[in-house]
Amino acid sequence: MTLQTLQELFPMLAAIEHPSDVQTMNEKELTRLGEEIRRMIIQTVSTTGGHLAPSLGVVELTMALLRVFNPARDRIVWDVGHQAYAYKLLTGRLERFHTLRKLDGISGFPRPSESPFDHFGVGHSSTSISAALGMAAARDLANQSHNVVAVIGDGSMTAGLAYEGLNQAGGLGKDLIVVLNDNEMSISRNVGALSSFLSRKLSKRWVQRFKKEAEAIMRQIPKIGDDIADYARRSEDSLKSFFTPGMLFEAFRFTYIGPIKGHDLRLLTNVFEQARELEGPILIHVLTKKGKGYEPAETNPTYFHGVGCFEPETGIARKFAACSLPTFTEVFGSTLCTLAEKDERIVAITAAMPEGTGLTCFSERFPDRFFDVGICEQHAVTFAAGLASQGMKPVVAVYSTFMQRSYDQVVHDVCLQNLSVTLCLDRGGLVGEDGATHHGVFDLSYLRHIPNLMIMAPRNEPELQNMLATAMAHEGPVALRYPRGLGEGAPLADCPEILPVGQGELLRDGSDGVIVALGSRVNPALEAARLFHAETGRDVAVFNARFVKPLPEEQLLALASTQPCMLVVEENVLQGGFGSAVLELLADRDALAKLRFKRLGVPDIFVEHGSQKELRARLGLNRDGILQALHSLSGGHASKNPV
Ligand SMILES: Cc1ncc(C[n+]2csc(CCOP(=O)(O)OP(=O)(O)O)c2C)c(N)n1
Repeated sequence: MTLQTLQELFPMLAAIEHPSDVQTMNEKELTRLGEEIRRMIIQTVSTTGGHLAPSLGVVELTMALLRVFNPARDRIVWDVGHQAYAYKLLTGRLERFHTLRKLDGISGFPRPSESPFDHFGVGHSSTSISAALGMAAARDLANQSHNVVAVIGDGSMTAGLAYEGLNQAGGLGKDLIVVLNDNEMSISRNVGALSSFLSRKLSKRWVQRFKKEAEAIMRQIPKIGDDIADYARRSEDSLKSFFTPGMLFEAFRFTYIGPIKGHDLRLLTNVFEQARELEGPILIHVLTKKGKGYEPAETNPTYFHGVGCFEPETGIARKFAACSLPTFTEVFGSTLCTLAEKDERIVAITAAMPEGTGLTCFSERFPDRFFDVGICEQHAVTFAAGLASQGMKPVVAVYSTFMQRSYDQVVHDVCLQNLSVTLCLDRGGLVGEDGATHHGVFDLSYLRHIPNLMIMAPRNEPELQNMLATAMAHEGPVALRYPRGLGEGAPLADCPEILPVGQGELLRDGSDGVIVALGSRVNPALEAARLFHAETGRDVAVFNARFVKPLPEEQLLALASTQPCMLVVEENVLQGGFGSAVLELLADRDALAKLRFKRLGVPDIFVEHGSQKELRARLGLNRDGILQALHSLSGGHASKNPV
């Protein structure tokens, strides 16, 4: 969209040159601005995909923050950051907003490298209070006086990290404002004791009924009962505050303000102005509606939490191609249900992502054996370890990137005790538009060195089924990592098989070299081998490794001794990944002397956002990249730089 069109269609937004411009707008202008922000977010996300409902829910909250705080001076830390689209629009990114989440475009999350108004990089949840407290401590050490504000959702408040931050903040007593954006939703409905506590709205009628009943009980206490009852009758306010969420945060020595209506801009502005003048840690509890202002998102906030392209008029998903293939996630979910029918010990655990990890169907079929623990990946793993210690077969389904949180739990609670916990790492590899905070490219490296852990990666849907069956039959911990997105349409197995542990399979014969590929890179490797044959007449073998641990050692050594060259391909960082494992094996067994060897994988950089296809092409991890590497390796000119 040109600047001129922007000015015509979004005049209020286009007129903003600096975030503080909202401070001089009158109420009418602000109402129009809010409408334009919502319209712009809906229009853009309908074509780029993204986190629609969370961002629509905080339009007034964002405007109020910018009316009271100046991000050129004050620090605003968004938790997760998926709700910061309005903030992006008001802090200088209007003209680039159409590039949201696209290759070389602006990120879907706050990024300090993108804007001086983004004060902290985010994507994983529940970091805002800790980061904001660090900023407040740095401010005080530097004798500065700016405000620091953290904005955290009720879903993100389920993580222990948030309480670690609250605890220290209350102890230090520093000036810090935490805005709790309570929409009663995580991605799905929020879970746990805290969420029901927060959402306990005390109506006047409830308070009166409670008082009546309590009074009757008190009056029955001999001698002092009447006095206590009279006192309690006079203190409706203290009764109310005693039973509101304030008591929780006040226990952390926060001054609690709320709950307040989160779509009332004037009220929000007043409250923020007052809070700015108070000392010590303050928590402002704001009630918002997820998806506010867009009916389809208000009705179905879970679907519109993070959504693909859709028709803005109706909210109906845009279909690009008639595609009925299941995703890896769906195959995982349905296969787990099949296996759980036969084995009552199987239980499933998600950390606030039943839909994203494909466990909705399991939760409906086996409600007693399904646990949503909230955004608590660390707890999920230790909870699973406890279950496994009592003979259950827990399956923890978590995105690869979020399992990073649970490294110590995997080492100390699961693997050290050799417990039969299966970690199902969805979104292993490049995830696409969510970008650097979400790519699952470190898992093989952070898991491979842990004793007792078996690690597998399927190349297609039936192999995922077989690997899940293999994991369920295995005694000991297992990690199974599979990619985001569709499989290849390979027919599903009615009855998944148990695979021989530590064995790969030769998919294509050849004597001019071998590609050793893992998981999602096996099929592009096969295509590259075919094309290589068509171009050169030479035949390279393709070996599907299946296991990262235990490695198919004997098969790899046999290939190394018979082939002139070996190309290892994975969608993990090169450092410490699958290719490193193969290289270590060959070096340790003296099998490298005559072998030309090269690895393809993710280089030592944080990969940005873009579609999976674009990113794979850019990193040389698609068919053409593998083909090119094959040419250079088989010609004997392997470049030093693997990518
Ligand atoms: C450590 C971690 N686990 C899981 C996620 C995936 N995730 C993104 S947003 C979200 C829900 C956040 O809920 P809330 O904080 O209430 O924000 P809302 O979307 O409701 O505004 C989840 C589970 C994440 N970003 N980080």
